[in-house]
Amino acid sequence: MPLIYPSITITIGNNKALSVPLTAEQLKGFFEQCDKNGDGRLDRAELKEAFKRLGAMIPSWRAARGIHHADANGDGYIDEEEMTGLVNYALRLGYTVNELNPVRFTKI
Ligand SMILES: [Ca+2]
Ligand SMILES: [Ca+2]
Repeated sequence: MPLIYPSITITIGNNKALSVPLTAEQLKGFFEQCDKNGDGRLDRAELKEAFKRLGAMIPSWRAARGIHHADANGDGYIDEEEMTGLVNYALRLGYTVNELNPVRFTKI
């Protein structure tokens, strides 16, 4: 199975497309949206959903890695302060987004 990265599809003219990486700001905003129960931190289930929306192939594994990477105090949650670590982790994965429609993540 080939690696699949989520990506934008910006159409210029009829059929040209290009990928633009998500910025830290966009990723942070995105992760904040994924706090479904509004407790100000991301648990594993919320993180799994987040990576799923980003197009991760194995969201549960990605969530576990994300927590491993960013959960500085080891409580199993990504809180406000730890969000930066999570954003940096996601940035390194090269997630990209459709600039024309930032809330819709697509795969190529
Ligand atoms: Ca939460
Ligand atoms: Ca934590």
